[in-house]
Amino acid sequence: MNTPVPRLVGRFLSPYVRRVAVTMNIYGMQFERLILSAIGDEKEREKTNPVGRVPALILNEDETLIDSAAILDHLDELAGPKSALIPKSGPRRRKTLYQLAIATGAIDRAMAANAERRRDNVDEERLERLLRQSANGFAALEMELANNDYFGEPKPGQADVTIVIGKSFLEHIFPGTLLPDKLPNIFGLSDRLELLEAFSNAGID
Ligand SMILES: N[C@@H](CCC(=O)N[C@@H](CS)C(=O)NCC(=O)O)C(=O)O
Repeated sequence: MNTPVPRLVGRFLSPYVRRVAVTMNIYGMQFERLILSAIGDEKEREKTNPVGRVPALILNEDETLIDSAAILDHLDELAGPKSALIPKSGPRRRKTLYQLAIATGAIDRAMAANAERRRDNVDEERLERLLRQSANGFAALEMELANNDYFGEPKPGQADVTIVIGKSFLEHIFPGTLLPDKLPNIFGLSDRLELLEAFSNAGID
């Protein structure tokens, strides 16, 4: 019996959906898409994830994975320890998880800021704080890259994928918040990685 091609739910505007897509591209894994918006399409999203968030990865009619970290964990297992973008154990794994926590934290702050600015009575102080904390996250990551070409040295790993996607997302929704002269290493990394097919075939949509 043929194994069905997994279906990735969500738009690539979502950095969480996009990091799953880029990771599958890097691993050479096929997927189909079910393009649902994270803003409209609520009822449709709830069919694959009871709390209505994307991404979801529909593996077959019996199994659907939700939350990008859980999906990546499955993909890493399929890819095997030699190819996996997150080290299997030890200090390098802890370091990667630390960098990913900052990156996803910075993305979540930007998303909360985006929701705040859509409210009728915008709390300007909260909006400013959320954007500052998001930018702080990228500033901290910039220092981590001071002596290396990649976070996953010697080659790009999941921290590189998520940080570059997070940076592109923030530039897309809050242009001018991150500045190349403040984050030269991250902008340089982004310029290099966004050119790769794995990224450009899953561009923000
Ligand atoms: N921790 C989750 C976060 C997912 C998430 O925040 N998804 C957003 C889009 S980027 C979403 O579905 N938002 C719609 C909503 O919250 O109603 C993951 O890594 O998958």
